[in-house]
Amino acid sequence: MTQMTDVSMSDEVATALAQGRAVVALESTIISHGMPWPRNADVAMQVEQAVRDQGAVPATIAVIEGQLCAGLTPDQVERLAKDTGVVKAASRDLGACIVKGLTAGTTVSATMRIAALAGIGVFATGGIGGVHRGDGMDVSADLTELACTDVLVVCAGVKSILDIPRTIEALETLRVPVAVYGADEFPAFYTAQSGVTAGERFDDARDIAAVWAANRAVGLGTGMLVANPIPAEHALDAREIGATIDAALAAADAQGVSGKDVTPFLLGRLNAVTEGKALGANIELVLNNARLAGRIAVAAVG
Ligand code: PSU
Ligand code: MN
Repeated sequence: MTQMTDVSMSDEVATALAQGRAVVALESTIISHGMPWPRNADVAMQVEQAVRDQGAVPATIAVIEGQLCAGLTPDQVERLAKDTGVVKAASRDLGACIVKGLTAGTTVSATMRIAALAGIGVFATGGIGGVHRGDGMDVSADLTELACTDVLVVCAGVKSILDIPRTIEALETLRVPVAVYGADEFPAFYTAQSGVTAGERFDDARDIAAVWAANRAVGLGTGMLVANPIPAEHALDAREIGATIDAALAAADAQGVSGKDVTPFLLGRLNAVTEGKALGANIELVLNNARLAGRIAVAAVG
């Protein structure tokens, strides 16, 4: 038998899990590679508060000097937000991080893996990775992890740095259930509309928790994706952000950016070029996702 690695939990997270209370996992690549210092550290704390406001306990997940962690101290959050030596870890990178004693921000795939090890079932993020535009060969491990790890992930859809229709097709092939909260259309991160419908609409967090339980009861064994559209008052103009994304993609291509650097490069570019407009929307949608994940987590233990 393989020995499963221990996850180092904060007292608060360990106690909440032991008592069967609602816990929401939060990722940390968004801190280390998704948003600029010092806003990233601030946002990490606000997102934790948004989870608490719903009556759930936040568990920010990362790798600290080779140790898988769920529930970070403010110092650990600051280190992820500020230090230059922090790597980006997908689930396949976790073994190497452990052996090398690395400190890493965990992507959606790695955060799901660690959440599952810790016994945390609900997870909030901004946007998941997916199928990149182009020849379709760059596919995020987030999709692969969703196919095999039973964690419910709340996101604001996927931004159009990706190929949204192909990402949705991939989720279907991988048999990952998709629920859209309060809308018919699958959201596109900065905007509520993507022009693509996918999954089932639900208007109540309790129904989403019930579907998740039903998926388990049929032995599906996958994760579940909940797409939560950005509130209208925070959404960006679709044409404007579309043009910005096209320019960022062209820049990535011209500079030969590849592999795990692609997504952080594009995010950094969008934040810089829009002078904080993209960042502001990103922050609002993450908070919105944390609130919904908190409500689902509370419904799931109720
Ligand atoms: N998309 C965003 N913001 C993010 C990410 C994706 O809009 O911060 C991060 C998440 O951590 C996600 C990861 O899991 O990027 C996907 O990276 P890749 O495309 O290299 O799989
Ligand atoms: Mn990739």
